[in-house]
Order: sequence, then C-alpha cells, then structure tokens
Amino acid sequence: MKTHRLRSVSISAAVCGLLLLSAGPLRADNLIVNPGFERGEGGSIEDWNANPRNWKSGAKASIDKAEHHSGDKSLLLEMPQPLKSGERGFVLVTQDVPVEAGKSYNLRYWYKAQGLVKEDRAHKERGYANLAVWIFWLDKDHKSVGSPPHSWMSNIQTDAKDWVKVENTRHAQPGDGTPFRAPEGAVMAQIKLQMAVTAPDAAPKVWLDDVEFEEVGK
Ligand SMILES: [Ca+2]
Repeated sequence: MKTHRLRSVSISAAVCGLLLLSAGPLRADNLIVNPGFERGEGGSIEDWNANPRNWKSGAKASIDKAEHHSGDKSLLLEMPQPLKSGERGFVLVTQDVPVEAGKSYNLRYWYKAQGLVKEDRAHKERGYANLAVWIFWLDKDHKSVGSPPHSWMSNIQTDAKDWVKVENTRHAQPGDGTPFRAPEGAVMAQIKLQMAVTAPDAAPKVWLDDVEFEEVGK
C-alpha cells in the first residue's frame, strides 16, 4: 500500500476583498440591462419581464431582427390581428431598476411605429392605438410609493417611419418637470413599455430600442 505524503503547503487564503470606493463620476451609467434588446430570441426577451399572461387579445412582444436602432435587434410590440368587437389589445414589457430616493434620473428611448391611431374625443368609438411609457416607483416591498406613484412619460399615437428619440418627456403631468425624481421611499423604478389598442381596425407595430435610464449628473 502506497502512502502519498503530501507536502504541507502553506496556503495563504486569498481573500479577494473588493473594496468598492465611491468613484468619482466619469460617465452616465445606463441602469437598464439589455437596453438594446440584443439578447433574446422571439418571445424570449432577456432581462425584461415579458409575461404573455398580462397580454390581451393577441397583442404580443418579441425580439425583432428586421428593425434596429443599435446592433441587430429591437423590441417589437404588435397587434397582429385587428380586434374583435368589444376587445381591447394590450401588451406590456417591464424592467425593474434600482434607484435612490431623492435622486433624479433621465429616461430616453428610440422608437418606430406604424398603424398607431390617434384618439378623437369627438368620436371615441373609433378608439386609439398608442405606445405608452411609464415609470412606476416602488418601495422595498415592491409597493407603489410617491404622489403620484408613477410618471407617465409618453402617450404616442402617431406613427414614425424613422427612428425617433424620446427623452424626459411628460404626458399629463406637465407640472412635474424633468428629469424624473425618485420619491421618498423608492428603491426601484419599474420601467413600463406598453401598447394599448381599442381602435377596431388597427393592427399596429411599434419598435423600441436603446432604452436608457441613468442617474442625472453621473
Ligand atoms: Ca438594438
């Protein structure tokens, strides 16, 4: 029987303590992961929450390889079939990003759109088809905080043949100013990209790319 005598080797435990110092601001860091929708295939959109159970009347979201602002892909929100009577189409894609209460953030994105329908208040029966972008502010228990607990950035109802940049806009809250300030108690911003359709004949397509959410001044 062989006995292997192992030489006693003094191994100094290498503790790789990474001291995270508060580095000075160099450039703005985009807090969105997979902002250009380059990672994902079909209905599998990495790092984003895209749950078909929340979608209605055939509206859907997917990674699109035909259109892109950056890279090779974009996010497509679409209503492939016109609605049946009384239906409402809806599709939602979200991402939660960490924020600090009291700090301000820029939100921008690029989009293209075809088939959107502008609401006509004199003819509400004609319905609408829009791209809406929201920020919902959430506390550590994932509950809404703030008054109001959200910022409605966009309510886009007109088409764009070419890529259009949207940055720090406000819809319906003109007094709020921009950029977007995280309210007291907020630890998370939920970025919501959604398309809603009530127009009976509409079959819109909206492409989104390069979603950027960054702390102001970083
Ligand atoms: Ca892209």
